[in-house]
Amino acid sequence: MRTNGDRRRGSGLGAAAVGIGALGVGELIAASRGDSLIDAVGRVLADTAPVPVVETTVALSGKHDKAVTRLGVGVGAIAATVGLGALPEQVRTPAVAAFGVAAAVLGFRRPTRSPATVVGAAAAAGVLGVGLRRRPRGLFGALLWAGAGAGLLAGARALIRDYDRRQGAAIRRVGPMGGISMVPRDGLEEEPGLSSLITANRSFYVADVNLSPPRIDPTRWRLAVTGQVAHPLRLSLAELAADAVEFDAVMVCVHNRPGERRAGNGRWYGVPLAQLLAHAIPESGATRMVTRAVDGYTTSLPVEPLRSGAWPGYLVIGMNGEPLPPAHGFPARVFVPGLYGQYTGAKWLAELELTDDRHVDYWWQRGWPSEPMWVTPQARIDVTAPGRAAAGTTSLAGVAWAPPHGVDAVEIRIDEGDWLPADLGTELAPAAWRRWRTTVDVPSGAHTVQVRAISRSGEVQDGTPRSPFPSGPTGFHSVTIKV
Ligand SMILES: Nc1nc2c(c(=O)[nH]1)N[C@H]1C(S)=C(S)[C@@H](COP(=O)(O)O)O[C@H]1N2
Ligand SMILES: [Mo]
Repeated sequence: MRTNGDRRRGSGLGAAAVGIGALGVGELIAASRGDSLIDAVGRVLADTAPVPVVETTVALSGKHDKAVTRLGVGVGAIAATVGLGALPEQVRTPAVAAFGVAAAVLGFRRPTRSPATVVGAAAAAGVLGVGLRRRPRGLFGALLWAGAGAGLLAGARALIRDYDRRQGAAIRRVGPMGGISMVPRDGLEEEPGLSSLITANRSFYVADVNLSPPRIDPTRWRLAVTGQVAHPLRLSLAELAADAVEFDAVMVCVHNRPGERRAGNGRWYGVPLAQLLAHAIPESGATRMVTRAVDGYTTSLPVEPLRSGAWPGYLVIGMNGEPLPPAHGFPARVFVPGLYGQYTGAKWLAELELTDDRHVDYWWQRGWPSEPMWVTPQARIDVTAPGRAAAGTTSLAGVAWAPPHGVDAVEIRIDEGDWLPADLGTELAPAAWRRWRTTVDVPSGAHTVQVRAISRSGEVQDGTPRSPFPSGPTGFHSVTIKV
């Protein structure tokens, strides 16, 4: 005999299963155009979540912030259906309808505007309404709904992968961008765990507010230079490539606390912004250059230092010899070496708009400072291994950066003792990261090793532990070695 409690549990389970089914239907419809309902909701969350929620998610999820957000959307959707399922029917039907309308409106608002996503949201709400009314009671019915939903979700993933494959083919047709042929060397011996001098595209960290990168057709794409300029420009990828040059620089996310890996060293290919601006000729009132992405994200930069070349910024179209991968902003992004990623310019660039100081950037609206923020010197320990030269010694190695001035010294200390200099690899460019290595001889037992970078401008890495928001992280990377 079933008790009331059993029935309630059973119906909660049924509601959860209906939720999975509805999500599957919505996702499959969105995926028919290569879009994703889940990712659209994820973007809305990224845009609207309060700063402490965003910061905590980033801090706890590391490089997996997108997977965690996606999981959160899925779990949240199922929890919401269980909640809706617990409502009396007179309330539930209007609630489901409101839910559907809200989802459709959110789906349609920039930047996630996509008809397939809106239709998907509406269909999911319809399935939810019907499914909750005739909810499966038994385990078998619940399994059937959940299984069907999971199958539809898998089908949607396959469709999306297919769109991504086509995008990959379109990017390959663009051809190489820059010549990575001469693999750069810094004279330091390679060893397991030590970061490569140049970070491969597939290992390069990805940070942005999208759950999946926007897809852009390179044959139709043009970079528009608009606003307060004497000569508005519309440039194709081929036209940009004709003026591109190669440069080495480290890209660093403002969320990169010491020891973390939200930083990568690239050999980039791009057009100097000073040159682009010289063609466009900004008018006298144009004080800011807004870098606007196809998905509505913006970052702006002051025009004067870009124009004069005091800040050597680039309109980047190539990364390590290839066109930018989708996750890194294909077909173009703006990069000013030395500025943190969120200030350095947008990926998936649509337009450069010359305007005045009234423009408000994406991050300013979220409490971050409005002035561009410079990367502070940071060093990381990648390797702690038994030294090869003598028994009992420990070999330490890693990377350090201080763009745009360059790394002048890397120092380590044991158990908060005196700072000792490490050996440095040859510098690729001041804006690039620099590898370091040293060997220490310490008595047996556990010891704390800390590392710091000193920039050529004389800035010494600040050891006070500080969270990224709002002025960037500080502190030392610290590891324990056992000898
Ligand atoms: N369009 C767009 N561009 C963006 C972002 C974004 O969210 N949207 N994030 C910025 C941030 S915070 C960083 S750290 C860098 C990361 O670049 P990467 O993913 O190529 O490492 O991109 C920047 N450009
Ligand atoms: Mo970032």
